Amino acid sequence: MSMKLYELAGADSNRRFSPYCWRVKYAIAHKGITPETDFIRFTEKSAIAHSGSPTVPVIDDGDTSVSDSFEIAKYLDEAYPDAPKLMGSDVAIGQARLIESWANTQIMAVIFRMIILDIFEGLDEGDKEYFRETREKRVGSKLEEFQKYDDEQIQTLFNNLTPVRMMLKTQPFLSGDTPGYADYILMGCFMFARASSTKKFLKDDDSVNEWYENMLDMYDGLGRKVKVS
Ligand SMILES: N[C@@H](CCC(=O)N[C@@H](CS)C(=O)NCC(=O)O)C(=O)O
Repeated sequence: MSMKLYELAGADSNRRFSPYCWRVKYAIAHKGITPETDFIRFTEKSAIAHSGSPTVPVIDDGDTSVSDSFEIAKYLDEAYPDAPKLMGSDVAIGQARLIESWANTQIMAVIFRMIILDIFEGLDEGDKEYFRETREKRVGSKLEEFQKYDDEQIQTLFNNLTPVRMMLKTQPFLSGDTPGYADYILMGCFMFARASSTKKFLKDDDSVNEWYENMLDMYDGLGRKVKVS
């Protein structure tokens, strides 16, 4: 039976910008699976009601529904043990949890501030009020005041990526010689930016940018195909 992935979409239903969904898209591709995809909007979630989850990603795999990006990654390793491992051991799961919390707080949060208005502008009209209300409450200011895209913010992102830059001196991927779920966690943050905005967020001569460019090409250019005009 085929696998179905539910994602978040903007006004253009091809604008799939959720960082958590991108983590899962890469994780599913890693397993050699091409899922069917469907989308929800923030204010229209009937397609995922069966899962009991208020958020995407959600996958349906036969009769099994799984929600939450990290849970989905664990499920994929359990359900597809013969395909390449995303994490592969309890130790790797524990370490990927650290990468997840680092990426969410030090990378995704910085990128979010750079692109919050681009996200807003790309939303379906029916979602804009919900997004403004929930996100302004979360960040404690107007979206317009919160947005920060300048040299200082780009430098903050650069600084926060220092551990990855140091690691790239000794291995090509966060997971070692080949990419794994830790790489997809970080890539999800970058795809969040790419799918929402035309803004540049990495410096050309940064080794992290080289890693990003390599990741864009993987799985027949899964990431590279995404372009915001
Ligand atoms: N911890 C969850 C977070 C998922 C999440 O927050 N998804 C967002 C899209 S990026 C969502 O569905 N939000 C729905 C809402 O805000 O109503 C995961 O890793 O999957």
